[in-house]
Amino acid sequence: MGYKNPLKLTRQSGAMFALLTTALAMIGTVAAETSLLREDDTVGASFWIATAMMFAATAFFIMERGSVAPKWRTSMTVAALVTGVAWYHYTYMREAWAQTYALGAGQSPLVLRYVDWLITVPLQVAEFYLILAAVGAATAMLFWRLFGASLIMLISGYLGEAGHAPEMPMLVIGCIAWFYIMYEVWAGDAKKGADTASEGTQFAFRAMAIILTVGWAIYPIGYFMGTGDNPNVDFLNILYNLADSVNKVAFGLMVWYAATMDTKASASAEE
Ligand SMILES: *C/C=C(C)/C=C/C=C(C)/C=C/C1=C(C)CCCC1(C)C
Repeated sequence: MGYKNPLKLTRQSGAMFALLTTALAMIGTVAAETSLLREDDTVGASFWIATAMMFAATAFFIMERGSVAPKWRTSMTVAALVTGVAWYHYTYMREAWAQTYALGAGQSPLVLRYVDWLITVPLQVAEFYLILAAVGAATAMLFWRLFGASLIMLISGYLGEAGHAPEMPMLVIGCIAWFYIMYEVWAGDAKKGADTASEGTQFAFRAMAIILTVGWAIYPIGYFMGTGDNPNVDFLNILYNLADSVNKVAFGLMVWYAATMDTKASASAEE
């Protein structure tokens, strides 16, 4: 009986959450003071939706962190960092879009986008590494190989989109790096440990493999639509915004779900 804490906030995560939301709200107000979303701006709406999703996901992962088994907490922290960093950049990206839209034509927030990816993709690789470590398949070398491949993928994408290098060859190089990452997860050492791991870990591993294959595939499609002779800037940005939401928010939710599964299983095993 007595007081029930509905969100199961520990004192520590409660304080962290209060601190973070205050900081985020301050940054958000600064970033949001200039342009407004116009009624006919569909792409702009997708920027706003992605921003809100990143914010809500960050708050959720921080609050839930204290309710999962200790071995999953670092994964929850990394999931919150991924959406938190993205939230920060989205407040600026939606501004950049809305301002150029108000001047006549929305422009891709290219540099902001790639700065965000340059931080969040390695963070996700770290998240993958944690899952691989849980299935007993992680070595430091594997982490550096995945990290290196993700950098090649992003740098070639940036050079192509920014016009510093030919678009199609850069797309091809980026895709080769991405295929390599998929190979490691589907066919490399990573797969071996997965069958003997706990149910939650197996779920997280499958979710990761699907995110890397299906979720990440949205990006090269967006790149392809947004470059070439008839670039479609609207489509590129809608696809990138959708992809970010799936790969950052949905993936974090799957990690949370896996963590919850394991936490319940170990709680009932103890009874
Ligand atoms: C949170 C942000 C994420 C998960 C961003 C992922 C970005 C990619 C998977 C980008 C992939 C690309 C290629 C596979 C080819 C070259 C063009 C890119 C950079 C769009």
